[in-house]
Amino acid sequence: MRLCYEGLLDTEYDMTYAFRLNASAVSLSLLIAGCATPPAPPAQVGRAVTQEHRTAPGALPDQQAFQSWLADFRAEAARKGISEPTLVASLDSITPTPRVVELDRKQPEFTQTFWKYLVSAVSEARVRDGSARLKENRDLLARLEAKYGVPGRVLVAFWGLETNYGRNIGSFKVPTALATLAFDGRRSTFFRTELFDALTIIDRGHIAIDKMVGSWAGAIGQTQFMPSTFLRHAVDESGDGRIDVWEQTTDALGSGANYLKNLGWDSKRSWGREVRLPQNFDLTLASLDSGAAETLKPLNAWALLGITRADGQPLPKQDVSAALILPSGRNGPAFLVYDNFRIILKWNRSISYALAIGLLSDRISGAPVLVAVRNSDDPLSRDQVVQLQATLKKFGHLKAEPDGTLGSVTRRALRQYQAACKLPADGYADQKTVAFLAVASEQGIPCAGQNQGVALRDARQ
Ligand SMILES: [Ca+2]
Repeated sequence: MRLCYEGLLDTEYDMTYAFRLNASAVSLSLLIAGCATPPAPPAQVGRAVTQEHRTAPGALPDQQAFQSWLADFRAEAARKGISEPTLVASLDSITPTPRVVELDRKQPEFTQTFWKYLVSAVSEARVRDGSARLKENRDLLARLEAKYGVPGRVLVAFWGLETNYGRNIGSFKVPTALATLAFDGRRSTFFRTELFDALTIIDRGHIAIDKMVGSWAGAIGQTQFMPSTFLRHAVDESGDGRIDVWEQTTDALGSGANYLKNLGWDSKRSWGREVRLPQNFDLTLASLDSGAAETLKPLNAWALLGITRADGQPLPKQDVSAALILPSGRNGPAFLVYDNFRIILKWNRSISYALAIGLLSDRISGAPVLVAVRNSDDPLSRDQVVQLQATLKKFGHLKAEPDGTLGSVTRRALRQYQAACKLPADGYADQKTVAFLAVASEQGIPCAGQNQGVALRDARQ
């Protein structure tokens, strides 16, 4: 499973990070798992001493170096107060897991488009299941909403996307997976800290060592918290003295609610809504960054610009600040998103994920499907993205080196290019965009595609 949110994350690095962490072992091919706490960017991690441990592609990790690394880690863990029984049970006789390294290194061959992601993430089966879970857990969810201010439908949506309602909590042994990643060197500091935190969770008696399982990246329980998130935000909602987010749904949902409350969830608002744009709308007003906050405006200001609800009815008259996002470009659905949308992004920094949470929470509580009709969204290959980036760089719109990853930096460069060529400037890259830029690159003339791409331009307006 590889996720590439085409043009939906903040920086090029965020995208890579989201791929890797999200490429965990949950069974649904496009389901996200385990992003409750983003790892630090690479610049902050990977001590020089660990770099030499990096395993060559296809090779098995160096066992001798690993055991030496482990001895060092174990001594530090003991100094930090982790008990001997926990150290013995968690670390003695473990070996690095090649599969974890493989999943961490995997590069997506194609970008993942919003529609494809959405069809899988908010499938009819998941909507049906979610509605049933909402009913089954009505009393618990009402209690959690009263206590934490987070609606049950939102908690159930996170539960559904993270682990398919607790079905796919992952089967990797968490200490082993985290030790493998900490040793491997790419994000050593981050995973080393997570490993200490995982051992602390075991040491505190929340979970038996043989049940400390999770995603390949160490995300745990029914809401896939990283161990550090668990230690800061998980709660013993069931009141039995243990925080068991693996088997106690009450603890898992209570912990999710507490985390969202701590992140700043606004109990009085929803996440946002699908909207309709008027003809000839100024597309540069749509946000391209992963915080979806570049062009915040009050709802009534958006209404004055001609935006309506998706069914054409006027927007509600509320004093809410909203940003506009077009996850599939100008031919796809449009959304106005509120502050709670940015709270979802703190859980997982993918706009596709955040929209899926919002839409799933709506659907399971009876809302209809999107009004927008799925547009053509053939995914781009990494090679196509590299070519597109190289052309944008050639014409001075992009400074960074092409890396095959579509992030907000590339989208802003593309928007600048589109504006310069008098094309609709939505910053969205699709197959037609690639074709347009290929003509420009071939001829060495930035907007040469206009001569050969009249149909393209017409089709896009
Ligand atoms: Ca409990």
